[in-house]
Amino acid sequence: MDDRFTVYGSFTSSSSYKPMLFLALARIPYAFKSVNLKIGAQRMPGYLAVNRYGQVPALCHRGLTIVQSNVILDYLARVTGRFDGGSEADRWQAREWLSWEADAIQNIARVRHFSRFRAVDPAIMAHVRPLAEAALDFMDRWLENRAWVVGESCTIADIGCWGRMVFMAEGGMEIARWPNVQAWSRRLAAMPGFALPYDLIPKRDQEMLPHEPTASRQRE
Ligand SMILES: N[C@@H](CCC(=O)N[C@@H](CS)C(=O)NCC(=O)O)C(=O)O
Repeated sequence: MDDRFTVYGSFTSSSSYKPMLFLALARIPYAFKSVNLKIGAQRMPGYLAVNRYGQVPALCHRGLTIVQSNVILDYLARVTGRFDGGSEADRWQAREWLSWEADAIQNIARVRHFSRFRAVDPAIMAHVRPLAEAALDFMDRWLENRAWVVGESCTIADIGCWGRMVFMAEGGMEIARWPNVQAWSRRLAAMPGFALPYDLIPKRDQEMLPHEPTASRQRE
């Protein structure tokens, strides 16, 4: 049984960033396998055998393959005991936020995707952008008097929400417009092991060690 974590992910992927940020903050070494979305590697049989949905990320550990970034965060929190929430109530609330994240913050990823990778009819953007901004407005209000999304310390709720919204500027949403979100992002960035996606996610397979700079830290 392989006790080492393996993460399948992609350089530009916020979904991949989420478990990778968890592992970076937890200072856990793992193997990274690059799935090149540009050439459609996510839809090739070899990778579909790992993730039937044809998406990154995927996590392999102890003979299990876990997919869907928020389920991966849940799994990582359970097996490592890190970022899981300090009480039963916090643990459930963290997972509640991850579910909301998949509904609401996903719109931020969509705006970024349509801005950067795939032009869409302006009517689609006109529908999605207000939903993305509403998610940020909601988080900004929630974080007004809180350091962390749930409880008194960083949990998978913070990692999951931040990890999906991290590319918001690429969708034309400047974080300074949401000052409480910005202050929270700075608290995350101050944590040991923190790195932004383009500094964290390699473009090729790599053994990931705590503190080790990746070989491919240039922006595309
Ligand atoms: N709900 C999934 C979404 C994963 C997802 O959208 N991954 C994107 C990259 S961020 C992907 O693999 N896109 C390639 C494709 O769909 O063909 C999760 O949270 O893991």
